[in-house]
Amino acid sequence: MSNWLASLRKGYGKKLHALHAWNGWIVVVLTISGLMLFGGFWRGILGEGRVWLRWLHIVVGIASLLPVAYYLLLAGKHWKQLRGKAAQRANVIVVLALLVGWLLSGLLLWQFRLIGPAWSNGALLTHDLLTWIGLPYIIYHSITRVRWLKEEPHRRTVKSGKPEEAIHPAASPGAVYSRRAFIKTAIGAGLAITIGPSFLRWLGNSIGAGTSIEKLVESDANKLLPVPQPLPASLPPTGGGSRGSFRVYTVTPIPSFDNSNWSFDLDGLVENKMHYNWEQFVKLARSVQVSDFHCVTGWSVYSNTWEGIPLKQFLREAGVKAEAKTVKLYSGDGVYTDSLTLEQADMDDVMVAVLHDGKPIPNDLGGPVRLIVPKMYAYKSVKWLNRIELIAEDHTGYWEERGYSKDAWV
Ligand SMILES: Nc1nc2c(c(=O)[nH]1)N[C@H]1C(S)=C(S)[C@@H](COP(=O)(O)O)O[C@H]1N2
Ligand SMILES: [Mo]
Repeated sequence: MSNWLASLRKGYGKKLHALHAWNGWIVVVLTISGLMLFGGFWRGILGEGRVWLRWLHIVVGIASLLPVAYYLLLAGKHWKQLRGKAAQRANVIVVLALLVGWLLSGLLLWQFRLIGPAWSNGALLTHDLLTWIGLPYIIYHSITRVRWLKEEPHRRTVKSGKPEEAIHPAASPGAVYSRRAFIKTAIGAGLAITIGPSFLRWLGNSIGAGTSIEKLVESDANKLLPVPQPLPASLPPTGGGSRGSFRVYTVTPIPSFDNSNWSFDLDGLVENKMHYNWEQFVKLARSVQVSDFHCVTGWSVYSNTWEGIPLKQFLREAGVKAEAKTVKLYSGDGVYTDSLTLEQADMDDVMVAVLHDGKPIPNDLGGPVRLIVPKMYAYKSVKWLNRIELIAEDHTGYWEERGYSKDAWV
């Protein structure tokens, strides 16, 4: 054994203790920041803070490599010490596997631009799955390890150090559950009840077995009439039906619309300003395209069949003035905006979409009308789109103001 390793192992017990504590705090910080990043609820509240929180999560996540590496140096001795303690050995392996799995999938997610959507999808799935399994495990582990649960009350008075059984040979004979086992079971059941349903929902959606898009369509709170009738290319969907599921993202409460509060404007530096109500809007000629949808946070939905009005067509009809440089996009939520350069807006597949897989886009997913920019990350795909303005200057959109790149190419 080299000298430095020997010196490293000096005061081993204390070091192991400190390591466990450090690791615990790192997990707490990563859990809280991770859950806040995951939860749709926090998106609106955090705003710009989300970019900072994401950085904190990444930096602390990478820092978690330190206690893991340090532990591995001490692991040999610890392992011997745990001889005959199968449960504790298993615990060490589970926790190490969790930490390494989170770290690796997290690194991939951090570098999502390098690895492309397919890999980052897998990484996100792994990261989330580890969280669904690992977090309840760690919570259970920490609760059941606190001292008052580890020791039966009468045992605390025993000073001899002899095993409990030797002193209280008849301690609760015949009792199937000791108090401790009962509390542990209760904690386990409590966790299963609180976390189980959301886990199953997530699992269903991730595997694609869930009918989540259909459910969203069913619970659509928009009430716009007449209902747009799909083109033959849209129903049945040319793309064969989308694969994957959308995570409902919003920075505001989710709005809903009816004929009285919905309208669509095309204005700014154009020859013919346009104002449509819903009855007029559904009469516009639409076309159909099949494309993939990628969010920068790592998830994608493949082979979406979108039906709508190509942005190009709108701009041609409105007549863009020579001074115009930027297409500014407004959401009916009153907060979210983004923009495209005229050149980007001229791409054939940029669409003001009205139907997804032959059905009206539900309000959760940005309906009745949302933008689709297949070649760019989905933060360009403004939900509840209700105004397009041509402007002479630049515009920095909602997420771009908060650190996202203006260059959103997939
Ligand atoms: N109005 C509005 N549009 C938005 C967003 C938003 O928060 N508000 N989020 C964007 C982001 S980051 C993504 S990934 C997609 C998500 O679309 P979905 O909620 O339909 O899955 O919408 C984009 N358009
Ligand atoms: Mo996104």
